[in-house]
Amino acid sequence: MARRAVSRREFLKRTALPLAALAAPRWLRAQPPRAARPNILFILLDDMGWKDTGFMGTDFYETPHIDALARDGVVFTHAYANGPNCAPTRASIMSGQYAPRHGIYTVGSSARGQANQRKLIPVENSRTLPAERVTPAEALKAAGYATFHGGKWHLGSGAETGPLGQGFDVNIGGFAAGSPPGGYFAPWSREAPNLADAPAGTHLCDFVTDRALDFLAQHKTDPFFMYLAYYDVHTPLQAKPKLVQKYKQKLAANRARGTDTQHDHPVYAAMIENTDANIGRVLRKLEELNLVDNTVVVFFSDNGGYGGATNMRPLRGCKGMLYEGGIREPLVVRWPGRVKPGTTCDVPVISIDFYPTFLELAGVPQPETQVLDGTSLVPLLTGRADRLAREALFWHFPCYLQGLPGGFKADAHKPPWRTTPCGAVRKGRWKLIEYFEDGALELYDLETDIGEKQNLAAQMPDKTAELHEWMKTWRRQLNAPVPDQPNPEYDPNAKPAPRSRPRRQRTQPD
Ligand SMILES: [Ca+2]
Repeated sequence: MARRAVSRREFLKRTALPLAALAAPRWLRAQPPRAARPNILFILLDDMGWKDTGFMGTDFYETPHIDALARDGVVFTHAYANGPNCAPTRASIMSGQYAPRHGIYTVGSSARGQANQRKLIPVENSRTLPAERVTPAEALKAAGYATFHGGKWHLGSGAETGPLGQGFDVNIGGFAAGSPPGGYFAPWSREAPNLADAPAGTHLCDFVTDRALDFLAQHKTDPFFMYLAYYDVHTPLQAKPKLVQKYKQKLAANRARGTDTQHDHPVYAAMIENTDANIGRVLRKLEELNLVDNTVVVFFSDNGGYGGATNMRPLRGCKGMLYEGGIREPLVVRWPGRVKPGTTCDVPVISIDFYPTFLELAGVPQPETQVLDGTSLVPLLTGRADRLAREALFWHFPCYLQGLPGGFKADAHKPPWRTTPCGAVRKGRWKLIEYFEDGALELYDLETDIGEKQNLAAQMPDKTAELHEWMKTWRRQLNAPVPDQPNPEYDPNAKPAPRSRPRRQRTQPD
């Protein structure tokens, strides 16, 4: 009996979306003829920094295929992730919503670092995107798209909240984990779906790409939505030895010549080259299958680069901070015949914009049961508009993130923390950050000070108050919780604990 009850509940949950879609005639009637609907290939890299590609200006890493994509498309120079680390940005992409609506503010616990150094009790973090959220994959699938998930999901596991429960027909390797399941080389953890048959030593990015190529070959006549969310280039820093050797030699040659480069990490460089090569394989497959003209390709990263391996100079900060280095991303969109090749767009855009963009591309109306906070980028892509009807972008990070080994301490608001609980708003050229522990406000003019070096809050009280008001109004509208409970464990004289932390930090991906 118990078994039957569970099956029925499951059946109802699983059929809820298709039935709802059928019951909403607008949803289906609005589909344009099949040939007009482009395929969507969304390439989401993990922790790829703002300057980690050739087209964004790295002087060490090599990314010829991504650079070619940029030459054939439009580069957004003010593109943002919704969060400064992985899960919140992914939750915002998959819900179309700002973090206060889905409750995924950070990765794992919001109370990171040393308890007696946390002044406040942070807002509790959710780790799973609720099954009821209609994802873009569900919306596109209901409209007849074949859907593929490859790589990192990080928003839940299993039949309801894993990729298969959230609208994907195929899932290669995506579940609750935020790092490659057992490293980049096979064998991988058995918890990770559909990775079991890889020969030992196979690289995860190569394997996911193989499956992506199979999917493309199988669906060349269907409209498809491919979410290619490679685990790369997240930690652990591991790469193919031959490529590592290449970059060690490159570094040595640079040093012998006395050339100092901004980027200089051979293993990380090798990870990037391997990822780029796999992106090249996917793009070549589109050519072979004659799908280039009818496929919109998006290239994006989920947060700032990992400070232990790369840097985003001249941007301030790294992954885990609301300074530009933690949230500003490389973004390319290629859409042959519609997007003018080799162009740039300086309109600020953010990862919640992808969902409405994908729906507009597919001619699918927005779901009536779910608020989408973003704005479709299609008018910018086609040149129908040169701005969006939106005045400000917001971030909310009511959490603590412990410091990183190595650099970036000088960039942080309150070292050794990468960040203490905070929020931010960008309106036009201005950006305001509020730190909740002490109410500190930082105002930056991004047009003249992209590196956020000069806090203008005291000098420009009116502008500061204006942006602060925008931020507070937005928080009220979204019921965004601001931490205000003092932490009883807090000790203002606490010193950083001696070196037992790094080992534990490694087990919690961030
Ligand atoms: Ca990430």
